[in-house]
Amino acid sequence: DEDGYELWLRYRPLPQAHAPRWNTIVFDGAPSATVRAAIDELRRGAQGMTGKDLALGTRVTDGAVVLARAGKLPAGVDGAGLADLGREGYLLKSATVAGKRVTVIAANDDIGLLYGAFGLLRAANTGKPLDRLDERSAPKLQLRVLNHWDNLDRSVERGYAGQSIWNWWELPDVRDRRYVDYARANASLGINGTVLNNVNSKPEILTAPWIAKAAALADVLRPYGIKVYLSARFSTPLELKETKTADPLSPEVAAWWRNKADEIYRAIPDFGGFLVKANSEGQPGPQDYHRTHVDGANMLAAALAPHNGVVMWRAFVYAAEKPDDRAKQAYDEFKPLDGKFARNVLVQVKNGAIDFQPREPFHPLFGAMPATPLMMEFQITKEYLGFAMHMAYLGPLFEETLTSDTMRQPGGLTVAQVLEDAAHGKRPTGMAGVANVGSSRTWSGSHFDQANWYAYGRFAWDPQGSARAFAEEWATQTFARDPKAVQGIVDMMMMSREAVVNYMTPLGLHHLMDTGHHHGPGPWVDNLGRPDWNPTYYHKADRQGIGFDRTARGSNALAQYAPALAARWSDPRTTPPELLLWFHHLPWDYAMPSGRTLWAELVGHYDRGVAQAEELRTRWERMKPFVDARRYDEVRERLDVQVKEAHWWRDASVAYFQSVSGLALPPGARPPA
Ligand code: GCW
Repeated sequence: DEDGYELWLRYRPLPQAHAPRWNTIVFDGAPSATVRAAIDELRRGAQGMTGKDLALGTRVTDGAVVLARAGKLPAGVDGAGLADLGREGYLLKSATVAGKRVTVIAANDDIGLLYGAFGLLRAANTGKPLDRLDERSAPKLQLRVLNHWDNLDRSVERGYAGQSIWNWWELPDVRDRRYVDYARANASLGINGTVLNNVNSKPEILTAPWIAKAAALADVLRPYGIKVYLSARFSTPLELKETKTADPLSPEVAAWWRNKADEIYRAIPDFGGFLVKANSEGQPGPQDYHRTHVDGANMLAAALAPHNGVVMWRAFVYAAEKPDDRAKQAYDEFKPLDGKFARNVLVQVKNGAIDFQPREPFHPLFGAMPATPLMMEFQITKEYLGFAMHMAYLGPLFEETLTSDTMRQPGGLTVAQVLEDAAHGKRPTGMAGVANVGSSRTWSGSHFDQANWYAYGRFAWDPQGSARAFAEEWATQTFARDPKAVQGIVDMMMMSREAVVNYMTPLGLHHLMDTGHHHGPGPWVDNLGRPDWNPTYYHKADRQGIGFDRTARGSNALAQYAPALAARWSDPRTTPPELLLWFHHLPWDYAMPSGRTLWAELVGHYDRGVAQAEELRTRWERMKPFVDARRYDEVRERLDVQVKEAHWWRDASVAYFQSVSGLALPPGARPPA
């Protein structure tokens, strides 16, 4: 059990002073499968943390944990505010009922009770005072979804954690117990949806045998409040030779999708809906028929609407035919469509306008489509941040995007608020995370990558949450409760992403990874078929300078941001240094606020990145007394790789830029290894 399989649900023994004094679980009525899951989890947690086996009863005793739906709260328990918490929210309360000290988990629905049970276990596991509980929690977004990029042959696009956990071959008859553990982990965070297959989809997924497999998974996940969704390939009916076209305005095509939706809902009555990647990186879409994203999305939405399903239509589009600036294309295509999508369509937008880079400014569509529900798409799997080899806690990346001020409203409008605000217009809200889960024993390919799944789920529940707080929760539950250990591990996590930015793409540089696989440096690559796949397209380094000019003198991508923000970022002096070369092409001797030249500063960042990677390893060595031997070694092994690859990134990048600029290493720079 030191192999990481238990994730953050380890429930290790608590010291006597902090141990919960629970002794029974009380539930009045016949428990549903969801309530049974809550009871099982409470028993598992109590067994682990206190060694006690909690009996299930109906009479309130001292030390009872009472699961109660609204209307069935024990007399004397104040359920004020419960009504505002929706289906999924919950209250945790210490209370005295008929003279007995009890802990109450109250909710409007069974799924709220399950979330409350996980909330209570988290409180116990992280040392919250359990005799004074008064917590209320409800998700701020409705759809909190994982996107699996899992193929039907069990390979995973951008997956670094082994094969897909979906054993398609054995499904639907064989249901791996691991699916239940997957459901528990997700439910513990409030994740309530999962898209089973890759957005680069295949027609087969929508045929009867595959619908049956998806239905089997839906049955396993349902008690945990998790709905199943599928990625739909736009040309499916045509490719299956069941229609003569895939034109969304053809009645034959619309009828095919309606029948298909009806067929899916017969097998999966609570099916979530479709995720669609259309007219993007070679995927088919409505534009193949000179139709718009709206035509395509609304046709599918009409098929799903009678069943309350949704369409999550991705805005990740860019075309080689418009090569001036890839960063502008999603906004150019989607902004004019604001307000035209059907009510059950969400437009799913990546956090930044290029592609899941170590750092990007927030996507300009956030705040620019007030009449359309925008769903955030983060990438949990680390395609551009060293795969599952480098330690890079993504909490700060998520937080940085969510707290960014779009300046679209006087007084400010953060990206998190944009996501939440659609609810006011009674439109769906949501967040998607490209999953980093596979069949590896650690689930995520490394111990620390589990934290990215964790933080994603917590941010989906509360986009205004804190990366550090989530890291503390995770580290306490996963590794050790000793405050020194928690502090040490959290500090490592909090510095790790910036380390990666520094040794890969500092000062706003982006997309310099070697091509195709995206691991390791490749700033020199300049020979690909499409200009916008070449790293040289993004850094534009030459003898004179470096950076992508996105001001009015260049691509003018800046004009896609709110005027006040565009004005601020159009001047290099008022552009935050971490975004400098994203927006500006500057001479190598440009004077930075530090007084150093741009060149010296750039090399300084690469050097700092290497030093930070080394620092991570040193800090981990100090954690040795707190961590079991196996996990200690497994993390240590990866940190060695990270240090080696940080040097590789630094040496290769600096040498390449020198070859372009002809400049010598600035004084004080680290000599190459
Ligand atoms: O990040 C890029 C990846 C592709 C991916 C694509 C997308 C699923 O390199 O592998 O395809 O984006 O998000 O659609």
